[in-house]
Amino acid sequence: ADTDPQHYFTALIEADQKIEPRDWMPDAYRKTLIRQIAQHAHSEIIGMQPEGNWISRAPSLGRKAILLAKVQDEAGHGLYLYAAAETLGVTRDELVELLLTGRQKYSSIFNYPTLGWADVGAIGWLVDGAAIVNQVPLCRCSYGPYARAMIRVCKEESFHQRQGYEILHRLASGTPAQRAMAQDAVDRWWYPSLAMFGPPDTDSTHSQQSMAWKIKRFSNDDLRQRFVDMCVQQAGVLDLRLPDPDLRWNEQRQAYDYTQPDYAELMRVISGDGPCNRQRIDHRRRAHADGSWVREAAAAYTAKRQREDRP
Ligand code: FAQ
Repeated sequence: ADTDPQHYFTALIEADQKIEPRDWMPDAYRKTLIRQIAQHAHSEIIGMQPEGNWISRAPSLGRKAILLAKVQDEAGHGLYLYAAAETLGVTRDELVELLLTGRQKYSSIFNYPTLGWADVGAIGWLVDGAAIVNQVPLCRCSYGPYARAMIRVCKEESFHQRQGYEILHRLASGTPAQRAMAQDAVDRWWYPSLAMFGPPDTDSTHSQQSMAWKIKRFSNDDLRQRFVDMCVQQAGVLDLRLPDPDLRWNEQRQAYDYTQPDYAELMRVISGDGPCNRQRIDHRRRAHADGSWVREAAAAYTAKRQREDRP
């Protein structure tokens, strides 16, 4: 029998089977997964900040409870994803350190400010909407722990997306001032949401290899197109305008033509020079330092249980 691990790995990928933590895998596959899953985990955790900003100012107790639950869900997604990354042989401490020292990225989208309540609606509709389009295919990712984590995450993201859509729907059918607020939020979040899908295919360094490994199932541009087509319909129902004068149906392509986001801006934001990069990382560093007593207490408790030989 063929016992070459590389052959076995390739055969599993070709047969659409899952790679599991104990399976042999090429170093580059492991590295790519750690990079993507860690970046994804960091995004969930940093992504709590823009909406967390509105928990204390939500317009009613009901809205506050919903938003609180939503932001807590994001923390849960982050923890799931760190756990998935740990199956690849890195520790959570190492990953947190890489984030706090700027050596690992998080999504560009969370470097934009939330200026009003309607932004919470726009984030739910557009940012969680984009996350779903990107993550549903990741449920079929070749790496088992990541694929399985994505199933639950996507279910929760669907609730988040509806939650945001409902906020915008209420505002859009409210007073002229509320409508204007909703439109302003959509105007500001549209292009940053399109940029979440990453650079265009021609500039995407990892896509080809990640698609061959079946980590990614579709290219950045394919997913971006899918997102645009979905949003046009939904904006119609909201009776809000997407801020793109060149958005129109292309009969031949059976898809909408649209204006690309400013990729130079995406690169600036990714490299640390977006509107809120400093604030986001400073806040995370502070929160991490403030939480050190909890980690120390948990470690001391575990050590004590072990000394007493209890589970
Ligand atoms: N931001 O070669 P590619 C959420 C980097 S959703 C920052 O195309 P790849 C839910 C990329 O890392 C957001 N960096 O890369 C939520 C690479 O740099 P590197 C998180 C970006 O990996 C909602 C370089 O550019 N979702 O959190 C971005 O094949 C509300 C070249 O790019 C995920 O992370 C960007 N937008 O494709 C939470 C999904 N785009 O590493 C709270 C999983 C690209 O070589 C509130 N990730 N880069 O230094 C993915 O699907 C992929 O990693 C892509 C990028 C599609 C993001």
